[in-house]
Parts: sequence; structure tokens; C-alpha cells
Amino acid sequence: MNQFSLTEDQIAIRDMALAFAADNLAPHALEWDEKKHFPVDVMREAASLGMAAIYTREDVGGSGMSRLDAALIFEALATGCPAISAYLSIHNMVSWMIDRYGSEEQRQRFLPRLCTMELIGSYCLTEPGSGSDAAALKTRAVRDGDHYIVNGVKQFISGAGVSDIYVTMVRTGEDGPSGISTLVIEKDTPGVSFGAQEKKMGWNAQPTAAVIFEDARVPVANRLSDEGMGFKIAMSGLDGGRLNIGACSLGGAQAALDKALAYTSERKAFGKRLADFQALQFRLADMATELEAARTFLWRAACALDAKTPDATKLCAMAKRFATDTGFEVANEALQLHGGYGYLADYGVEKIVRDLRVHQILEGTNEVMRLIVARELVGR
Ligand code: FAD
Ligand code: 2MC
Repeated sequence: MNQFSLTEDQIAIRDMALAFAADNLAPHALEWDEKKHFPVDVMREAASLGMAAIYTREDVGGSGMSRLDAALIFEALATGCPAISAYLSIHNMVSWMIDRYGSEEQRQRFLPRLCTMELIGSYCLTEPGSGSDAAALKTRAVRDGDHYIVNGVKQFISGAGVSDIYVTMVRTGEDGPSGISTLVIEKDTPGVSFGAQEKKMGWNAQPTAAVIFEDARVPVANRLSDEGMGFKIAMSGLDGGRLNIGACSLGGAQAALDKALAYTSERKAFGKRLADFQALQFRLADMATELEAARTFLWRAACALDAKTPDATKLCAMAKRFATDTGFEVANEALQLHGGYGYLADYGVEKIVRDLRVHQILEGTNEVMRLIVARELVGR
């Protein structure tokens, strides 16, 4: 097989996700954004097609597919709605963390229902006082017999208030990364509450809020792996999460480019179609080229993560930075090519620009991605 082509199975998977996006996401995306509606029922339909646990093992209901397959799916879903594709990406990351680091009992307890999205998952790392410097987190879990007593606040948590399962990084030991552990905290645990829903520029089709722990008693049986492993668990989840977010940017940008192609082929100015002006043709050509370059690179990083190569984390950081920057720039160019209409909600481009903007910030800011790459290049 040519390394640069997809297999027949991968093309079928991508086509399935594209069809799902066209039928179930795109027709509603603007309304969900406007009404701030989180379409859990539609995500469950995606789950029934295997898209909630793409790279989770099959014995618990996962799809057992590769990171490259996941990148294809998230790009395809994002052509319909980047915000929902991105939420599914977070849920997938949570499912994988339990699959990869959970005990057999934990896998059997949580994963069959996460794979169907009967249970919805959230990932809780960020705190009000620590975002990029994630290892400075302060949420503390103190052992009390068979339980931990958890106190602290997690900030900006996607799905907060709706999700059932909160995979939460907490401090069980000393300062720094080696004092962190990961707990699976269930929504109905006494002492767990949620802040007000944040008002956001984009990602309005999914909730974001603080998760507050006040003497929450969490069974020790809910800890993933050993005490002190939490930071590595969090970071390895994000390797894949960053690829997926990059893929969401590609899908959103591709949809915006397609809209710009259609619009410039119809709209007339100075006696001809916009698409007949060479200046605009060249911009469209650059947009398509940059998107293709980002896609090719993202696939390469996904293959590295699948192969567990030593440079996989670096390549995932590079690809996240490159795909999310490129995606935003292409979408913003597409808005410009629509003139004033691009600024109107009905055309759907400004919503894509708003959704893609945050991909440069979350799952590690693009400055942090450069930090990860630079450390590999020049050390600390
Ligand atoms: P800060 O870390 O305070 O950074 C501020 C600025 O300084 C940024 O530009 C940053 O890049 C820059 N900076 C910081 N350190 C350096 C450095 N060493 N060198 C150069 N520049 C630097 N978190 C979760 O855990 N779970 C979620 O589900 C989740 N969902 C989110 C959803 C939304 C809509 C948003 C907006 C955020 C979400 N986050 C989530 C949080 C997100 O991951 C953080 O916002 C992000 O990691 C940045 O942290 P911060 O906001 O504290 O910014
Ligand atoms: N996989 C496995 N282990 C890793 C790893 C990875 N990708 N990255 C780091 N580690 C290990 C590392 O090897 C080290 O272990 P050891 O001490 O045994 O050598 C340990 O973790 C500590 O690593 P660092 O020394 O690199 O830790 P540092 O404190 O310098 O932080 C940094 C590294 C900045 C990369 C990390 O804090 C980071 O990624 N910050 C951004 C936070 C972030 O991405 N938040 C996203 C929240 S989720 C979200 O936004 C959503 C929408 C869901």
C-alpha cells in the first residue's frame, strides 16, 4: 500500500462520518450554536456508529481503531459542526484513558456505558490558578480509609453539569507532576457541584463550567493506575486529544473553504464572478494547499502515535499547533471572501471561525505546543 493513501476501510469510515455530519450535524449546527443546545441524543447516535470510543478496545464496546482513523472521523464530523466533533473528541479521550490505565474492574464498570454514551465523560485538568502550568494544580485528594476526600475547583470543564463521569487530576502527594493522581469522579458524588455556564465566543453547542469539589468522597477504587501517575496519564491522553482537535480544525476549515468556493463561483462584481479574479483564485489555491499540508502532517503525527515512536508527543504538539493555526486562518479567509455576508450568522462561516478560534487555546495553547517542541530541540 502507498503510505500516502488511505485504505478502502478508512475511506469507508470517513464517508460514513461525512454522511453522519451532513445528515445529523450540519442542518442543526447554527441553531444549536444560537440556542446553546448540547445535542446529547445526536451524540448517542454517533456512539451507536462507534464514534464515542474509536480507539478503545473492542471487548468493552470500543471500536478498536487507530489514531489515524480517529483523525479521519473527527475531521469529517467537524465539517458538520466543529463544536460537537470536538466534544466527541474529549469523550473519546476520557474513554481511552480508562481503557489504557484502568483496572479490568474499572474498564468493565465504566466503558460499556461510555462507549454507547449512556454515560458522558469530561476531562478535568485546568484550575483557576493553573492552565498551561498544569502540574501546579492544587485540587487535593486526602486518603481516608477506602476513600479520598477531594477539595478544589476545576475550571473551564467541557461538558460540566451534563457529563456523568469526570476524569480528574488531583494532588495526592508532593508539589509538581509526580504528586498528581487521576480519579474517576461520578457526577452524583455528594460534594460535587458546578459553576454557572460560561458565556463563550464559540463552542456554544457544548457546555463549559467549573467543577467544584467540597469534601467529595471518592472511592480509592476509582483511582486510575498508581498514585503519582496522574500527570503522565493526563499528558498521554492529550497527545491523542491534540491530534483530534487539530482534525476538528481541518474539518471546520474545509467546510468554510467549500462555502467560499461556492460563494465566489456565484457572486458577481465588476462584471464577472469573484472566482474569475486571479487574486482571489490564488487565495483559494493557497487555502486548499495549506489545508492539505496540515492534513498530511496531522496524519503523519497520528501514524507516529499509533506506532508509539519516541517522537510521537513532539509530532502531536507540532501537528496541533500547525493544524489549528492553519484551520483558523483558512476559515477566517473564507469569511473575508464572503464580504459582508461572511459576517452574518446565516451564512455559517462566522460560526466556524468562532468555533475554531478556541482550538488555538485549549488542549494546550499553541504557545505550549511550541514549548514542547522547543524543549525537544534545545532542551530546557
Ligand atoms: P494561561 O496558562 O494563564 O496562559 C495565558 C497566556 O500565556 C496564553 O497565551 C499562554 O499560551 C501563555 N503562556 C503561558 N505559559 C507560557 C509559557 N511558558 N511560554 C509562553 N507562553 C505562555 N481544560 C480542561 O482541563 N478540561 C476541559 O474540558 C477544558 N475545556 C475548555 C473549553 C474551553 C471553551 C476553554 C476556553 C478552555 C478549556 N479548558 C479545559 C482549559 C484550557 O485547556 C486552558 O484554557 C488552556 O490550557 C490555557 O490555560 P489558561 O487559560 O489558564 O491560560
Ligand atoms: N506522555 C507521557 N508522559 C509525559 C508526557 C506525555 N505526553 N508529557 C510529559 N510527560 C511526563 C514527563 O516525562 C515527566 O515525567 P518524568 O518526571 O518521569 O520525566 C512528567 O510528565 C513531567 O513532565 P514535564 O517535566 O514536561 O512537566 P512540566 O510541568 O514542565 O509541564 C507541559 C509540561 C507544559 C507540557 C504541560 O504542563 C502541559 O501540557 N500544559 C498544558 C496543559 C493542557 O494541555 N491543558 C489542556 C486541558 S484539557 C482541554 O483543554 C480540553 C478542552 C479537554
